[in-house]
Amino acid sequence: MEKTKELQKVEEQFETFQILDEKGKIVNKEAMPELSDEQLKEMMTRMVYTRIWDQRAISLNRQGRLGFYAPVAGQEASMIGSQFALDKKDWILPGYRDIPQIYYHGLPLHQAFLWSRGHFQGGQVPEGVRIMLPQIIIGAQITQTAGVAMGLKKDKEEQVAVTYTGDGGASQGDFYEGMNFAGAFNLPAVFIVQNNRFAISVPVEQQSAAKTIAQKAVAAGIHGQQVDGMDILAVYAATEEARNRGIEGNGPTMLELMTYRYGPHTMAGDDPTRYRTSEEDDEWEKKDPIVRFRKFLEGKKLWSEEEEEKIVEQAKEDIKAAIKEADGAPKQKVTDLIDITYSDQKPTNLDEQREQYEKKESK
Ligand SMILES: Cc1ncc(C[n+]2csc(CCOP(=O)(O)OP(=O)(O)O)c2C)c(N)n1
Ligand SMILES: [Mg+2]
Repeated sequence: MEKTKELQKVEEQFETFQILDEKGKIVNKEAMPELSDEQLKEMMTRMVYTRIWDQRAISLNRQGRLGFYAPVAGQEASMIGSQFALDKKDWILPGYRDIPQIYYHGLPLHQAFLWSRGHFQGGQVPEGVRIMLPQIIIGAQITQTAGVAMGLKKDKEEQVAVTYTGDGGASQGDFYEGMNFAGAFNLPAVFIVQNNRFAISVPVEQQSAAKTIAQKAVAAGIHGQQVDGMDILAVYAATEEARNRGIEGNGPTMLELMTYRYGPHTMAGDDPTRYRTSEEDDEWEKKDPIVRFRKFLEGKKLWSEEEEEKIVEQAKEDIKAAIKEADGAPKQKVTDLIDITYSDQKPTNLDEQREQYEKKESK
């Protein structure tokens, strides 16, 4: 498609924001966020932990011990770096892949596993933990985020509502509606798009004629930025800035984080070799978020192999304990589902049906 000069001018403005390059070198010193050595190490710890968790979750899924799982390896910098810039009182509205962010926002690990298993206890978010459950309907969380941000503004809370979706989500109608509404009401919302290049098997180029997803913010009249999603420092800095913009009353932001998922779409039978080349996989693995951040930290003498080994061991132990705890949850009953779904006003005949199930379940 031939692009007009006007369109070219818009598209050229959306360059990828980067601080740490693939070799682990700082290439944008002025943009470097203020982070203590401890904070830098904590970010690395969380990325390493998340990768181990991903490997364990994949193998538990293969053993039939975990239900739904959408792999996250490759996307750690996007997930961890953005959540790290938030305050615990900010709201997170995640998609199905965004489990690390809600774990670090306060959802206990065993509950994350129970959610994967479709167990109702996985959905009983502890009081005070400001997350919504992962959204499966692509894009639905975007309009909900505008609503949550409206609530925060009305309550005069100096917090933001942050949502995550994918490139596929950015092709949905809800995406435009949510951003448009948030822009119109100048709401404290941050829309994060993890552009991992595919919506299941559909490449981003086939989803939109727009060169970037970030430029879609222009039509909504809000700030948009494209960020290297494999660079945790850039992701953190961009999210922090977006958060500040929101709480200072300067409106919503949309961030497009350029990333890649190494694994399949979910563990339910997707085969990425049917729609991606190994050359493309290799090219993205060279950008690995953990490798580059490790190099950076080692250069600052903040990281060692022994330290990383300890984190790996700790992650494995925590996961084992969390799975054990999840295994100890009571067997899910139909009566549980009825009880937690309805308070007192039930649809016609449901009391009757409940009684029948109770009899069955007590046998
Ligand atoms: C409204 C809707 N349409 C279709 C689906 C089926 N579906 C599940 S995941 C997915 C792809 C989403 O891709 P993207 O937003 O890029 O997120 P990613 O999985 O890459 O993280 C689709 C089409 C759905 N869940 N909801
Ligand atoms: Mg995608």
